[in-house]
Amino acid sequence: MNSNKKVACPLDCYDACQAEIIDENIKGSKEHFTTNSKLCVNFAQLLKEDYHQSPKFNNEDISLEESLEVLSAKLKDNDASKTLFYEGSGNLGKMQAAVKNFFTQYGSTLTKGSLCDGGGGLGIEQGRGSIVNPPIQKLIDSDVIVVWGRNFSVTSSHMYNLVKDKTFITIDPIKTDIAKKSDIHMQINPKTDYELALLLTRFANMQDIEDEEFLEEHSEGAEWFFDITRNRPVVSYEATTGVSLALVNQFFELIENKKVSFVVGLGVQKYFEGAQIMRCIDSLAAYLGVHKKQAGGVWYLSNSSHGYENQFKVKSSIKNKKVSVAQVDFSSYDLVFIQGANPVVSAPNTKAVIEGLKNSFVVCFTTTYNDTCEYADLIIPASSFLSKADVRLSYGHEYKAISNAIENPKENTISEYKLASVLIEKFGFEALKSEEEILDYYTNKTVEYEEFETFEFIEEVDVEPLYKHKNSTNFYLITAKSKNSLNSQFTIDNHVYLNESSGFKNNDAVKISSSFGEANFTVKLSEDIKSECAFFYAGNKKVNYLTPNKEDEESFSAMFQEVLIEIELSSTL
Ligand SMILES: Nc1nc2c(c(=O)[nH]1)N[C@H]1C(S)=C(S)[C@@H](COP(=O)(O)OP(=O)(O)OC[C@H]3O[C@@H](n4cnc5c(=O)[nH]c(N)nc54)[C@H](O)[C@@H]3O)O[C@H]1N2
Ligand SMILES: Nc1nc2c(c(=O)[nH]1)N[C@H]1C(S)=C(S)[C@@H](COP(=O)(O)OP(=O)(O)OC[C@H]3O[C@@H](n4cnc5c(=O)[nH]c(N)nc54)[C@H](O)[C@@H]3O)O[C@H]1N2
Ligand code: SF4
Ligand SMILES: [Mo]
Repeated sequence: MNSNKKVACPLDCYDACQAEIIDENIKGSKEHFTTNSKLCVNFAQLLKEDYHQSPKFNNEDISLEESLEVLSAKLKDNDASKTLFYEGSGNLGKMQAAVKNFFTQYGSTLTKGSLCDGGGGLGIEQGRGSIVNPPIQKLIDSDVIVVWGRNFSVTSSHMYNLVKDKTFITIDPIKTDIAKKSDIHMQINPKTDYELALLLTRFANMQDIEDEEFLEEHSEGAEWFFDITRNRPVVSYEATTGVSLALVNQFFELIENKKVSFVVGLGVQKYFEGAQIMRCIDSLAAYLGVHKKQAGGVWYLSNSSHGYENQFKVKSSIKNKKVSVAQVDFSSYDLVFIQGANPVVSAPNTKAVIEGLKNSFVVCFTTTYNDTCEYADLIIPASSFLSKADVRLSYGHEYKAISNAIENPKENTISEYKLASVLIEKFGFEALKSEEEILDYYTNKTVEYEEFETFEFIEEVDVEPLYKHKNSTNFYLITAKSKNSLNSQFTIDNHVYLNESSGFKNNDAVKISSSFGEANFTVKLSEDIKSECAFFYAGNKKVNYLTPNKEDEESFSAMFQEVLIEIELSSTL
């Protein structure tokens, strides 16, 4: 085994921490800039996971070799285009991509879009050409951080630790941990962030604090963008966004002559027009001139692979059909191969997901027996991250983390690279590069940060507000991450959280319905939740019964919050 004994946290999280083995204990690396010796509760839970004991076919234990035989026989029997390769983000190491290489060569249908950051990512790309965060030092060197639709101190606790002494402004319908630490909390109505961005732009102009040099030299379309902000009287925004003009004034007092950063999260873009909404926020930031400065900028979930060449690329002549991940119909495939995902909990419209899985031959390639494995015909156990050499890039900052294999793979488990290699050999496809070559590439390649050339402002905004369909009985649906879970993994909280003004009481059993489905929940009251909002932690086993399995406007991605829900007392749980 390798003497370096480094381990990258494989979990889907901005921080991408680096751990190492010190005196037989796993500790956060001191030298790794963002990790700074600390790990988190989810990493501790990951170490205690209950891994699969054995491969299974029709619920019977079989050997690993038999499981690979069953899979390849099935694949040989099938029309490749009637198989689906579905990959989640259970492990964010680069080596995960090996399996996709096989299924691409084989001819499977693949997915496009994302269950996560797709809409917002596209919005940034449309404005700046690529989705790249500025170097983290620019965040550290800023004075004021505007946290917009992101639970910064919980979902990227290490990035937060580097800047925790700054002045914060939070824009979020929920009184999150970071909202409580902020000088200003704008408790915005859901899906009105583009309106607030337009309003703030209008104010910036009125106060003459737009960045004229940036607008003239590095951008296109600023006048068009500014024109949109003039379409409405300023006071009309108060009622729709729920943000008072007094707070807007305070916002400008706080940022005046300061170096400003925007740290934007998923919350703003879980809607049909997620890309447009994000682009409005990025346009506001550009108008204020936060881009291209010595300090400050806009951070989102960056494309961590930007600047790297995909080491698992297949020949360009191979073309696969792609379906939108948000609206996959599992039943339309003869075989579905699921890797590192738990769509029964994490994908939208749970009822449709389960019905679909029941009507297909389902292969689950996962480390643990998750909710989706209940519907699997074949389970192939993936080896633990501790036994797989890998490299982890981050979508939050520019530091990478290295993973050495520090233990032997458990019996009857297989790594992604190994599984792909076995299948590629069985089918006579083009072999992967060697593991060493791939790992060396990702370990040694350095990517220099490059500023975008020209910023293109959004010049037309067409967003259908949810508040148009709001009445006195329905609620906005909000989901966000929990400190104690990582998406559907670890400690799961299945409650619905409501404000006291909802009229419900603690522990009430309620039936919640939307036009996509219904489910029962137990109520917890919390004054942190904005009235008229119903809050659920991501990973809640029932919440996605309520969410739309439809794609957003432009990015083929999920839009979990493009829905209003009805809540009634129920006699059953
Ligand atoms: N502890 C922990 N950390 C995690 C994860 C985890 O599960 N647990 N998951 C990881 C993953 S996969 C991701 S993608 C990231 C995501 O991390 P974040 O970007 O922080 O995403 P969320 O927690 O989904 O939502 C962020 C915030 O948006 C708010 N919000 C909801 N709707 C709106 C709206 O309309 N407008 C505004 N302004 N705000 C809104 C929510 O209240 C919430 O506070 O976190 C990663 N880190
Ligand atoms: N309503 C609602 N739904 C959401 C969200 C939300 O905010 N609200 N968040 C969305 C977001 S941001 C995301 S990223 C998705 C996440 O959705 P998924 O990508 O499906 O992630 P998880 O549900 O955490 O399931 C990951 C699974 O990967 C498996 N796994 C872990 N490590 C490995 C490994 O090394 N190899 C293999 N082969 N398998 C492994 C584990 O068994 C685990 O169950 O969920 C989305 N769903
Ligand atoms: S903060 Fe994120 S990357 Fe760091 S150990 Fe925890 S889950 Fe892993
Ligand atoms: Mo995510």
